[in-house]
Amino acid sequence: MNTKTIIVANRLPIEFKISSNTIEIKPSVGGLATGLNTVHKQGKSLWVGWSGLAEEQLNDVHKEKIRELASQAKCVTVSLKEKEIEEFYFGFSNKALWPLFHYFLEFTTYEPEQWETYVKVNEQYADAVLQHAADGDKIWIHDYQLLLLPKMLRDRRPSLSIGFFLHIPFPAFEIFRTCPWREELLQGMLGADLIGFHTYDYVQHFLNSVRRILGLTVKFNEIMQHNRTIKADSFPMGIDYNNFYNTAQLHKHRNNREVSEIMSKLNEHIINYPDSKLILSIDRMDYTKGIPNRIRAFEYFLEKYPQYLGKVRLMMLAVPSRSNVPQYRKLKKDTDELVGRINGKFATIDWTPIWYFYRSMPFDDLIDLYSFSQIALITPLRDGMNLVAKEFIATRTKSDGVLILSEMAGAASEMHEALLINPNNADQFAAALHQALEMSPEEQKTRILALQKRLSRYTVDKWALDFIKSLNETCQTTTEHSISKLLDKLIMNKMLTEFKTAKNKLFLLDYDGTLVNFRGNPENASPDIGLYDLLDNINKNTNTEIVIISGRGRDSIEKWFGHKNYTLITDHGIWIRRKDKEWLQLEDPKTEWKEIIRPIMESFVDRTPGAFVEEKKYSLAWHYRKADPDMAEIRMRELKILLTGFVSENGLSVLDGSMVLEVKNNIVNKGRAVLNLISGTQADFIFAAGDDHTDEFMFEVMPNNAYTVKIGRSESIALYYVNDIADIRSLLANFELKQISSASQ
Ligand code: GDG
Repeated sequence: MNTKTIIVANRLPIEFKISSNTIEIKPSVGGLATGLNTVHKQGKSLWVGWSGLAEEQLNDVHKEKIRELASQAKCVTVSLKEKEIEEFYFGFSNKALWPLFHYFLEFTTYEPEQWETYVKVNEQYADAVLQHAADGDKIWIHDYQLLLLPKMLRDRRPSLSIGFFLHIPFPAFEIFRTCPWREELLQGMLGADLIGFHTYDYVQHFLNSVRRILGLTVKFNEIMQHNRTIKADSFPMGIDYNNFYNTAQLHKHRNNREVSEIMSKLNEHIINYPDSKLILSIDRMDYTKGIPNRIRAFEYFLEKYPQYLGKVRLMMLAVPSRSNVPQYRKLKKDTDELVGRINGKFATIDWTPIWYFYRSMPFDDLIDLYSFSQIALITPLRDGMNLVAKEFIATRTKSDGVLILSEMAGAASEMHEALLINPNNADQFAAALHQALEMSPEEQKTRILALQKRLSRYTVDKWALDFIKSLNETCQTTTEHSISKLLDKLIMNKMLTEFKTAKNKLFLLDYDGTLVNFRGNPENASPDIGLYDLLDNINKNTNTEIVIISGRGRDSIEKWFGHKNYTLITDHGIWIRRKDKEWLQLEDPKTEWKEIIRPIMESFVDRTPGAFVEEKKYSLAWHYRKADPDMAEIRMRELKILLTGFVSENGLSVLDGSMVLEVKNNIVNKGRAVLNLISGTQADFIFAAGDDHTDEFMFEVMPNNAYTVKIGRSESIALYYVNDIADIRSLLANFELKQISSASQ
């Protein structure tokens, strides 16, 4: 199949500039654009993102030109108005999400209006993607500005393969839970098939939030949502290693004429101070990067080790960033003052401790800065990955130099040979600088070579290809396991036609997880008015029988549906009450075993706050939906092992349901009950829907012409699936008498 990959990011890999009333274009700098180049350039691909210019700035000629240039670069632009840029980008993205995800709660502000614009702009991205996406296309979404996009796409086009990658940290649950829109953000991300992070820790934080906030089941790194499986994994982003290494090599052999301005300055420095060492730091001017901390720690170092006065220089490049956001403006002011104060404090006639540049530089100058410095001081307070650390290592063509790296950068989890420090510990900071300055060339070489070996292997190309490969595998596994097909419009129409001509119609509907959502306490999952209306309206069709078939005990089903003219099957198939008839017991399983199992389950309740035992007439269920997910997981495993030994010898089985372990008699299942029912009816239209493995018994015994529907996309023998409860309900609405009659008019 000729499918394509659509990359979606806030920005495009090209930058547009209005210049003398025409539009100019240049490639964007930065890791993401380079990193995705391989995916974007090879094969069929499209990149969707904002042009970088506000709609108000553009006239029709500009717009047309942008469209044309973008299309030549295989890009599609999302157009944003000034207000949207302010509220979506500078607002919710950078005043709420950015500080929250980097643990800067004190900078996090939540404005409902900004949130609304964030939702709206994500919708605009969804519109742009869907205009160009065909069935089977792969969509790769990037970063915190687009957290809601995966779900928006999934809802509107379920067949897409969707990958999402977060470039910043995912914070610990205790931090993330403070966000007023935490559920929406998680649900948004879960629209993807594969969710990637830089490190294993971020994956764990994310999974933890998913379990605790959404109450979903997580098995290893897979999340079960309405039986859809979503995978979360770590993909540490690399760099274009050869580009950095080779350019650094080339610069070594340049003659003087080609030497850049910065390099001439650096050359002067080495002539004037042959023994002094350059310490480099490069970051965007961002409070997460720990710039003031670094300057203060450098001051502390100079005080503690005065022998280095005049012998070292901190060369600090801070690239302007988000200067519309107040904290960034304050940071710039604080940094200027700090640099001024420290330079004033230590400077001599011919030496200043800090060279400070507040601007961005061309790539070639960057390479000179990297290769000319002996030490890189990369000490963010929090950083998703940090590519600068990797780029510094790649330019060490002479295998010398030392990297001092903050433990709080994602890169630290794979760059063990760097000197890792806690950026808040000034003593450790100073000691590491001292160690770096005194490190023998042999030790430098050993460390650099080990780091280079890893970086040259896991490059940014490899990262991108690995992610895409994993996305393909994730989607393939889901498709292979789930034989079910999405129940689309075509099948819906076919079903309706058959329904209209059928003489006897039967609807077999599971209750929890199919018609209503799970609740913490099963008693609270009573039917809503909308559900009653829906079922009643279907039931009004002639010769139509509605069967509620549930694992629940007879009491609750009778309480909720006893007054309705439906057939009820309860306790996994022990009891049946046909339409207009009395309750009839289909099976009479033994229950003495409950006296043994109950105390075991109760002892596990005592040790697991939030868990409880549900006593059903013929089964016992240990629920743990409300318990702490980590603890519940451990206890559930222990309990399952204990129960398994007992049940196999006693004709019982343990059902591992959605946040519940249920022990019941082996001979009882929905399949037997349904078989009993359909053998006595002449139904020529059968529709059966269910969400978990207890419903598989029902699907198993269905005749070939029945429509079997699974809620959620996961392994099942049902012929079709729908995504969730909302979908099955709107599908069932097509069978309401009023719909049927109006359609036939
Ligand atoms: C986010 C996450 C994560 C910097 N100054 C100049 C310049 N750069 C280039 C560097 C590097 C990139 O920009 C900066 O990347 P970082 O990773 O250090 O930081 P963020 O911009 O905060 O990026 C981060 C990253 O996403 C990728 O997932 O690592 O944690 O925060 O490539 O070389 N390039 C040029 N001139 C400059 O002045 N040409």
